[in-house]
Amino acid sequence: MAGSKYAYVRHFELPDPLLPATFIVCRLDGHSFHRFSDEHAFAKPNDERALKLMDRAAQSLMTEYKDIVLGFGESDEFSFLLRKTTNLYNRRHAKILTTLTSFFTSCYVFHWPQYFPDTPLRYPPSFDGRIVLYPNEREVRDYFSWRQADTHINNLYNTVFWALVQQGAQTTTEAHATLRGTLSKAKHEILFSRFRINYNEIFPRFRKGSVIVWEQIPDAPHDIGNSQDMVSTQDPSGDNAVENSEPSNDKDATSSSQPKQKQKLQVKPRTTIEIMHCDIIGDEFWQTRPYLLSG
Ligand code: DGT
Ligand code: MG
Ligand code: MG
Ligand code: MG
Ligand code: MG
Repeated sequence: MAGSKYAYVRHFELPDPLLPATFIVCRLDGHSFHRFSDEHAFAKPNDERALKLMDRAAQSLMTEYKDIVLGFGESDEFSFLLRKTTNLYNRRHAKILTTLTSFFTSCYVFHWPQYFPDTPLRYPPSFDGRIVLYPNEREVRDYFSWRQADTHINNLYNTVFWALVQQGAQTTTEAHATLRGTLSKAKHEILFSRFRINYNEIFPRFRKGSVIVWEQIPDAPHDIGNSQDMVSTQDPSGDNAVENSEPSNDKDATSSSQPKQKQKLQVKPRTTIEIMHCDIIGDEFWQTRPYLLSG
């Protein structure tokens, strides 16, 4: 097929494949959310509405892209793990990064009114994104441990800081000074002795961040009764019921023009998306879900 005489410029478009057989981690982060959270009067230190909206956008993304096996969110960021052998968009770096970032962002905006019914968006929020490749399970686990440890460190600091300001009548400068150089134990102590706040009783969502996984539903009736931190969520589009357990690993440019095959009913084990606020640093989370790292 001969193109126009201009078509040679296509050759300047270089391939950007991601290394095969490596874990793809994509982290999205709100752009200038310091300003965005101020302008939209987010509660300090944690705005539950804002965090739930992030979870909602992540859930929509993982429903659309089933090769994302794990999401972890805190503050204005979300990290997503794709299964090791994914062939999503033929592993093209820019294609994956831009479509995931764009889809997440539009979900954030799309669902905004549901979580902030009385706060119209004052301007369009945006997210930046990066992809990091990890060769081994160890690094993937350490990556997610790093993010959850970060959640804890930031949340402990912010919780004490805003208690000093909001309940202790300190200025922000004074609160910073009070906390300078304090270890974790001292922060717990300030919280409890001065404000009667037991840090460990604060919402798990704030302390642990949000963990989103596709869980296999066992044949037996699904039982979520013995896990306090676990919230079963329904896909409001109803797509889960028909599309589950069907990996969408060939969403490349050529397939986008094909009609979507949503009608095929599956009799295989069903999966459901779960949002939890649990520990992911220890072994238990991973040992009970070997499929997350199995490829
Ligand atoms: P960036 O990411 O370099 O474009 O800049 P920022 O401003 O987004 O900085 P980042 O991502 O390091 O920090 C997240 C900001 O978002 C931080 O200033 C606090 C704000 N933020 C996130 N979640 C909440 C929340 O629940 N409540 C409030 N008040 N602020 C939040
Ligand atoms: Mg950023
Ligand atoms: Mg940010
Ligand atoms: Mg951030
Ligand atoms: Mg196109």
